[in-house]
Amino acid sequence: MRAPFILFALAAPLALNACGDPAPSYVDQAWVRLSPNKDAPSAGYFVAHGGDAGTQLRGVMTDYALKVEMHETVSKDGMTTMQAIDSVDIPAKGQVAFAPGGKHLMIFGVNDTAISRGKMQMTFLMANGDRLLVDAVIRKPEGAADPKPADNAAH
Ligand SMILES: [Cu+2]
Repeated sequence: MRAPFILFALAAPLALNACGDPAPSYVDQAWVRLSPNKDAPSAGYFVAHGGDAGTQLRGVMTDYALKVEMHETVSKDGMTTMQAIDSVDIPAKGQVAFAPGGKHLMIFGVNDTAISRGKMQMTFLMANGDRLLVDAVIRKPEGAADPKPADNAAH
């Protein structure tokens, strides 16, 4: 995962010099933690980068699930709960991570074809009009990728 990201980071300033366009917003490191229970939603994570101008993430869509919602994990009266969020500011030259224990996607009804492929394409809708197509890697629950199973309850 790391090598392509470094290559991209090195290539970006060169592209900027060549054409003079501002660096665009983009999304990377997208993955889905598949729910062990088919009736329960899965969780999705990624990192959104604001580019030179900054923008706002307005929603996420996919053809490979019934529904995708953006959620935020919050502590209220000593209890951890989560609430839906409509949009997220992605600052210029900054990044916002959707990660376990914080902001996350709640993905309902992940398609069996996507599960067998091990990835699903998602479309990130940005306030600046960009539609960012990103392949998210699907990690199955039995894959021991997650060292903190306690996070599962709160996504
Ligand atoms: Cu949630």
